[in-house]
This record gives sequence, structure tokens and C-alpha cells, in this order.
Amino acid sequence: MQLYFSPLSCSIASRIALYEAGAEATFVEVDRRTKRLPDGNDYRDVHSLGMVPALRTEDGTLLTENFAVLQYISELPGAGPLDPGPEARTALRQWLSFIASELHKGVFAMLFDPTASDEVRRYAMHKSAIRLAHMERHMAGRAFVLERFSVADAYLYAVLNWTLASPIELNDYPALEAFHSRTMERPSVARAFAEELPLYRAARAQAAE
Ligand SMILES: N[C@@H](CCC(=O)N[C@@H](CS)C(=O)NCC(=O)O)C(=O)O
Repeated sequence: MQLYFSPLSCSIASRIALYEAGAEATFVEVDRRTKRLPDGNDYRDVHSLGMVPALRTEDGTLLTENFAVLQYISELPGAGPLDPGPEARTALRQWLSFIASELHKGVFAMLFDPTASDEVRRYAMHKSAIRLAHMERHMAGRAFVLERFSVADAYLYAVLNWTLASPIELNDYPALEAFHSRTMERPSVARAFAEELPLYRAARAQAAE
């Protein structure tokens, strides 16, 4: 399999999931700004929206959208405990949907969009308080989004990482802050972060040239 990713973007959740599942994959970096691939080709010829993640599966299918990619990885044969099992899959879908629509797109995508006006940013900050409080209430007293580590944790971790580069104070949400710190220690997450951080810094340095 091949995962198209941009460093420290939402695609890090799929990288973490692949490590957790013990799945064989290669990782192809997409330049977030130019949409170029390492071979010079335009990523939009692979995925016309130019967005990551995209997963080329073993049978050659290109799977896009975080929700679908993460769910696919968690159900791979051999994904073991990453698959929450049939009874927890409904709750998994609920939380993946909440993280994707209400947090990722409904808050952070607006905060980080360079074309967003101050009014849009204020709106996103207002929504962030309501939505993060909802996630905070769910996570209070829990180790994971479900009963054990799942792709919802990987996605929530990826999204909470972005608070570090936003006006949102994660310490206003103690359960989420504790979740974030704890999850960073998990071997799959620590490995993914250590691999992507230098790539992120290199991409930023190149963009500033
Ligand atoms: N609906 C998509 C959104 C993915 C997304 O927003 N990806 C961001 C990185 S976190 C991206 O590729 N942005 C580049 C762009 O918008 O051109 C999904 O759930 O996969």
C-alpha cells in the first residue's frame, strides 16, 4: 500500500493506524503548497482535490477521505486490536464523523486557512469552545475514545496537535490535554511524529525561501 501524506497534517492519523495494524506501506510526501510529489509529478493527477490522506490499496484502488481511509485500515485482516469489533464500530463511526466534521473542518480548517477573514476565525474560535467542550466531557475519566485504542484516537491526536499552532489553549481542556500527552508516548505515535517533524520543518523552511 502507499499512503500519500503531508507532514503533521491529518494524514499522520493514517500513518499511526498503519503502524498500529502492522501493515506494510510506503509513504509518499505531497508538497502541501505546490502539490508536487517527490518524482516531480502533480499529486492532483492522483487525487484531483490535492488533499491528503489518500491510500493506494493492494488492489490498486485509491481511497480518499480520512474517515474511509482510517476505517479501512482498522478493518484490514491482521489489524488485530485496532479493529474495535462489530459492536463498537457504530461508536467509532460516530466519533470519526465528529472529529472530521466538527473539529477538523468545522474549527481547524478555518483557523488555518490563510484566506479566512478575522470574522471567520472568530466564528471558528466560538465553535471550538463548544465542540472541544463536548469532546472534553466524553474524554473525562477515559483513556481512549472507545474502550481501547482505535483510529478515532489517532485522528483526535492529529487534530489536537494543531492546537499548538492555534490560539486555542489546550490546557482549558484538561482531559484532552492529558489524552494528548499520553497519546504522544504511544510507540506508534512517537514514531510517526519523530518521522514527520523533520519533514514538516524542511517543508516550512523551503516555503519561507
Ligand atoms: N475531507 C478530507 C479533508 C482532508 C484535508 O483537509 N486534508 C488537508 C490536510 S489536513 C489537506 O490536504 N489540505 C490541502 C488542501 O486543502 O489543498 C478528508 O477527510 O480526508
